[in-house]
Amino acid sequence: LTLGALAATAPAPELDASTQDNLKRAVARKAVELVKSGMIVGLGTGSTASMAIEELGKLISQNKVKDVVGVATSYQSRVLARQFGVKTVDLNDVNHIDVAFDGADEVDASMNLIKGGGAAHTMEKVVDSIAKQCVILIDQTKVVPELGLTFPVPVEVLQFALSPVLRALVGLGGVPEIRNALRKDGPVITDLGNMVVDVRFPEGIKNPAELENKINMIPGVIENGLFINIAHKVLVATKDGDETAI
Ligand code: ABF
Repeated sequence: LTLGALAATAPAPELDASTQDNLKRAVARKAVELVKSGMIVGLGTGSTASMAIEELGKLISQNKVKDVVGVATSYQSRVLARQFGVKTVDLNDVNHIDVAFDGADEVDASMNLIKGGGAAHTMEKVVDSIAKQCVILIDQTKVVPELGLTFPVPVEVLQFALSPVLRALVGLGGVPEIRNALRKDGPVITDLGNMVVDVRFPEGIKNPAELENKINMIPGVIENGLFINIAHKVLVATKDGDETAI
Protein backbone atom coordinates (compact mmCIF):
# COMPACT_ATOMS: atom_id res chain seq x y z
CA LEU A 1 0.00 0.00 0.00
CA THR A 2 1.41 3.41 -0.95
CA LEU A 3 0.50 6.90 0.22
CA GLY A 4 -0.90 7.53 -3.25
CA ALA A 5 -3.17 4.49 -3.01
CA LEU A 6 -4.35 5.54 0.44
CA ALA A 7 -4.95 9.09 -0.78
CA ALA A 8 -7.00 7.79 -3.69
CA THR A 9 -9.26 5.86 -1.33
CA ALA A 10 -9.66 8.81 1.08
CA PRO A 11 -11.71 9.58 3.07
CA ALA A 12 -10.55 6.75 5.29
CA PRO A 13 -13.06 4.89 7.41
CA GLU A 14 -14.04 6.61 10.63
CA LEU A 15 -12.13 5.18 13.58
CA ASP A 16 -13.21 5.14 17.18
CA ALA A 17 -10.83 6.74 19.65
CA SER A 18 -9.41 3.51 21.06
CA THR A 19 -8.72 2.02 17.61
CA GLN A 20 -7.05 5.26 16.60
CA ASP A 21 -4.91 5.15 19.75
CA ASN A 22 -3.85 1.57 19.02
CA LEU A 23 -2.85 2.59 15.51
CA LYS A 24 -0.84 5.53 16.80
CA ARG A 25 0.90 3.27 19.31
CA ALA A 26 1.79 0.80 16.54
CA VAL A 27 3.51 3.45 14.41
CA ALA A 28 5.23 4.95 17.44
CA ARG A 29 6.78 1.55 18.26
CA LYS A 30 7.83 1.05 14.68
CA ALA A 31 9.35 4.53 14.48
CA VAL A 32 11.67 4.24 17.46
CA GLU A 33 13.27 1.16 15.89
CA LEU A 34 15.12 3.70 13.74
CA VAL A 35 16.96 5.10 16.76
CA LYS A 36 20.53 3.89 17.29
CA SER A 37 22.88 4.55 20.19
CA GLY A 38 24.40 8.03 20.20
CA MET A 39 21.69 9.63 18.09
CA ILE A 40 20.21 13.10 18.53
CA VAL A 41 16.45 12.73 18.15
CA GLY A 42 13.91 15.44 17.31
CA LEU A 43 10.89 15.08 19.56
CA GLY A 44 7.69 16.19 17.86
CA THR A 45 4.47 17.34 19.48
CA GLY A 46 0.95 15.91 19.61
CA SER A 47 -0.54 12.64 20.75
CA THR A 48 1.28 10.41 18.24
CA ALA A 49 4.68 12.03 18.74
CA SER A 50 4.08 11.73 22.49
CA MET A 51 3.74 7.98 22.13
CA ALA A 52 7.03 7.90 20.25
CA ILE A 53 8.68 9.78 23.13
CA GLU A 54 7.26 7.23 25.54
CA GLU A 55 8.44 4.30 23.38
CA LEU A 56 11.89 5.88 23.09
CA GLY A 57 11.99 6.18 26.87
CA LYS A 58 11.30 2.45 27.12
CA LEU A 59 14.19 1.61 24.78
CA ILE A 60 16.50 3.82 26.85
CA SER A 61 15.39 2.35 30.19
CA GLN A 62 15.85 -1.18 28.81
CA ASN A 63 19.37 -0.21 27.69
CA LYS A 64 18.54 -1.11 24.09
CA VAL A 65 19.96 2.25 23.01
CA LYS A 66 22.55 4.34 24.86
CA ASP A 67 23.63 8.00 24.86
CA VAL A 68 20.53 9.17 23.06
CA VAL A 69 19.42 12.77 23.55
CA GLY A 70 16.26 14.51 22.38
CA VAL A 71 15.53 18.01 21.11
CA ALA A 72 12.00 19.01 22.10
CA THR A 73 9.69 21.01 19.84
CA SER A 74 7.37 22.26 22.62
CA TYR A 75 6.97 22.44 26.37
CA GLN A 76 4.70 19.42 26.03
CA SER A 77 7.35 17.27 24.41
CA ARG A 78 10.04 18.48 26.83
CA VAL A 79 7.88 17.58 29.83
CA LEU A 80 7.05 14.17 28.35
CA ALA A 81 10.70 13.50 27.60
CA ARG A 82 11.55 14.19 31.22
CA GLN A 83 8.68 12.01 32.40
CA PHE A 84 9.76 9.08 30.22
CA GLY A 85 13.49 9.39 30.88
CA VAL A 86 14.66 10.89 27.58
CA LYS A 87 17.37 13.51 28.23
CA THR A 88 16.87 16.71 26.27
CA VAL A 89 19.30 19.32 25.02
CA ASP A 90 18.73 22.72 23.38
CA LEU A 91 18.78 22.86 19.62
CA ASN A 92 21.59 25.41 19.89
CA ASP A 93 23.75 22.87 21.71
CA VAL A 94 23.82 20.39 18.82
CA ASN A 95 24.94 20.71 15.23
CA HIS A 96 22.54 18.22 13.68
CA ILE A 97 19.49 16.04 14.30
CA ASP A 98 19.76 12.40 13.22
CA VAL A 99 16.10 11.51 13.19
CA ALA A 100 12.95 13.46 14.06
CA PHE A 101 9.55 11.94 14.84
CA ASP A 102 6.46 14.04 14.45
CA GLY A 103 2.73 13.82 13.84
CA ALA A 104 0.71 15.66 11.20
CA ASP A 105 -2.83 16.81 10.55
CA GLU A 106 -2.89 16.08 6.80
CA VAL A 107 -0.48 14.26 4.49
CA ASP A 108 -0.74 14.13 0.70
CA ALA A 109 0.67 11.58 -1.73
CA SER A 110 3.89 13.64 -2.15
CA MET A 111 4.56 13.59 1.60
CA ASN A 112 3.65 17.26 1.93
CA LEU A 113 1.98 18.05 5.22
CA ILE A 114 -0.27 20.35 7.12
CA LYS A 115 0.83 20.59 10.74
CA GLY A 116 0.14 22.96 13.58
CA GLY A 117 -3.12 21.62 14.99
CA GLY A 118 -1.20 21.58 18.27
CA ALA A 119 0.14 25.14 17.74
CA ALA A 120 3.74 23.88 17.80
CA HIS A 121 4.54 24.00 14.10
CA THR A 122 7.19 26.73 14.24
CA MET A 123 9.61 24.79 16.42
CA GLU A 124 8.57 21.56 14.72
CA LYS A 125 9.47 22.98 11.31
CA VAL A 126 12.92 24.06 12.48
CA VAL A 127 13.69 20.66 13.96
CA ASP A 128 12.00 18.54 11.26
CA SER A 129 13.60 20.48 8.41
CA ILE A 130 17.16 19.93 9.59
CA ALA A 131 16.71 16.28 10.56
CA LYS A 132 18.71 13.83 8.45
CA GLN A 133 15.58 11.73 8.58
CA CYS A 134 12.20 13.29 9.29
CA VAL A 135 9.68 10.56 10.03
CA ILE A 136 5.99 11.43 10.16
CA LEU A 137 3.69 9.20 12.19
CA ILE A 138 0.01 9.09 11.32
CA ASP A 139 -2.98 6.85 11.12
CA GLN A 140 -4.71 6.52 7.78
CA THR A 141 -7.36 9.15 8.56
CA LYS A 142 -4.68 11.82 7.96
CA VAL A 143 -3.96 10.85 4.35
CA VAL A 144 -5.72 13.18 1.88
CA PRO A 145 -5.88 13.53 -1.91
CA GLU A 146 -5.25 17.29 -1.64
CA LEU A 147 -4.08 19.44 1.27
CA GLY A 148 -6.44 22.00 2.78
CA LEU A 149 -9.82 20.62 1.77
CA THR A 150 -10.63 19.73 5.36
CA PHE A 151 -7.94 21.12 7.61
CA PRO A 152 -7.05 24.83 7.70
CA VAL A 153 -3.45 26.03 7.49
CA PRO A 154 -2.28 27.14 10.96
CA VAL A 155 -0.26 30.34 10.91
CA GLU A 156 1.70 31.60 13.92
CA VAL A 157 1.43 35.38 14.03
CA LEU A 158 3.08 38.13 16.04
CA GLN A 159 0.32 39.64 18.21
CA PHE A 160 1.41 43.16 17.21
CA ALA A 161 0.78 42.38 13.55
CA LEU A 162 -2.48 40.45 13.81
CA SER A 163 -4.74 42.83 11.93
CA PRO A 164 -2.55 43.45 8.85
CA VAL A 165 -1.69 39.75 8.69
CA LEU A 166 -5.40 38.82 8.70
CA ARG A 167 -6.01 41.23 5.81
CA ALA A 168 -3.07 39.84 3.85
CA LEU A 169 -4.29 36.28 4.38
CA VAL A 170 -7.69 37.25 2.97
CA GLY A 171 -5.77 38.76 0.04
CA LEU A 172 -4.30 35.31 -0.60
CA GLY A 173 -7.81 33.84 -0.89
CA GLY A 174 -7.91 32.48 2.65
CA VAL A 175 -10.60 32.59 5.29
CA PRO A 176 -8.69 33.26 8.52
CA GLU A 177 -9.92 32.67 12.03
CA ILE A 178 -8.02 33.42 15.23
CA ARG A 179 -7.76 30.17 17.15
CA ASN A 180 -10.14 30.11 20.12
CA ALA A 181 -10.68 33.88 19.92
CA LEU A 182 -14.33 33.56 20.84
CA ARG A 183 -13.90 31.03 23.61
CA LYS A 184 -14.23 31.96 27.27
CA ASP A 185 -10.59 31.06 27.90
CA GLY A 186 -9.47 33.34 25.06
CA PRO A 187 -7.06 32.91 22.21
CA VAL A 188 -4.38 30.24 22.01
CA ILE A 189 -0.94 31.63 22.80
CA THR A 190 1.94 29.50 21.53
CA ASP A 191 5.00 28.43 23.53
CA LEU A 192 6.76 31.31 21.75
CA GLY A 193 4.18 33.88 22.90
CA ASN A 194 2.37 34.38 19.60
CA MET A 195 -1.17 33.86 18.30
CA VAL A 196 -2.42 31.22 15.89
CA VAL A 197 -4.64 31.97 12.93
CA ASP A 198 -6.26 29.02 11.15
CA VAL A 199 -6.73 29.78 7.48
CA ARG A 200 -9.22 27.85 5.38
CA PHE A 201 -8.72 27.61 1.67
CA PRO A 202 -12.17 26.48 0.53
CA GLU A 203 -10.97 25.50 -2.96
CA GLY A 204 -8.16 23.35 -1.57
CA ILE A 205 -4.47 24.11 -2.05
CA LYS A 206 -3.31 23.50 -5.62
CA ASN A 207 0.27 24.66 -5.11
CA PRO A 208 1.27 24.10 -1.48
CA ALA A 209 4.92 25.15 -1.98
CA GLU A 210 3.90 28.50 -3.44
CA LEU A 211 1.33 29.10 -0.71
CA GLU A 212 3.84 28.21 2.01
CA ASN A 213 6.20 30.89 0.67
CA LYS A 214 3.53 33.52 0.11
CA ILE A 215 2.21 33.19 3.66
CA ASN A 216 5.68 33.37 5.15
CA MET A 217 6.43 36.53 3.14
CA ILE A 218 3.69 38.44 5.03
CA PRO A 219 5.45 40.66 7.59
CA GLY A 220 4.37 39.58 11.07
CA VAL A 221 3.96 35.91 10.14
CA ILE A 222 6.32 33.75 12.15
CA GLU A 223 5.70 30.43 10.39
CA ASN A 224 2.90 28.46 8.77
CA GLY A 225 1.92 24.82 9.00
CA LEU A 226 2.59 23.79 5.40
CA PHE A 227 5.58 21.43 5.48
CA ILE A 228 6.79 20.95 1.92
CA ASN A 229 9.65 18.58 1.06
CA ILE A 230 10.50 18.10 4.72
CA ALA A 231 9.26 14.57 5.43
CA HIS A 232 11.52 11.71 4.31
CA LYS A 233 9.31 8.91 5.51
CA VAL A 234 5.68 8.58 6.52
CA LEU A 235 4.62 5.69 8.72
CA VAL A 236 0.91 5.10 8.26
CA ALA A 237 -1.02 2.78 10.51
CA THR A 238 -4.00 1.38 8.68
CA LYS A 239 -7.11 -0.08 10.26
CA ASP A 240 -6.11 -3.68 9.64
CA GLY A 241 -2.93 -3.04 11.56
CA ASP A 242 -0.26 -3.11 8.88
CA GLU A 243 2.07 -0.19 9.22
CA THR A 244 3.22 1.13 5.90
CA ALA A 245 6.66 2.64 5.52
CA ILE A 246 6.84 5.07 2.63
C1 ABF B 1 1.67 18.09 16.03
O1 ABF B 1 0.54 17.43 16.52
C2 ABF B 1 1.13 18.99 15.05
O2 ABF B 1 1.94 19.58 14.11
C3 ABF B 1 0.00 18.25 14.45
O3 ABF B 1 -0.86 19.31 14.28
C4 ABF B 1 -0.48 17.40 15.57
C5 ABF B 1 -0.83 15.98 15.27
O4 ABF B 1 -1.37 15.50 16.45
P1 ABF B 1 -1.84 14.05 16.74
O5 ABF B 1 -0.68 13.16 16.57
O6 ABF B 1 -2.31 14.16 18.15
O7 ABF B 1 -2.96 13.79 15.78
O8 ABF B 1 2.58 17.21 15.48
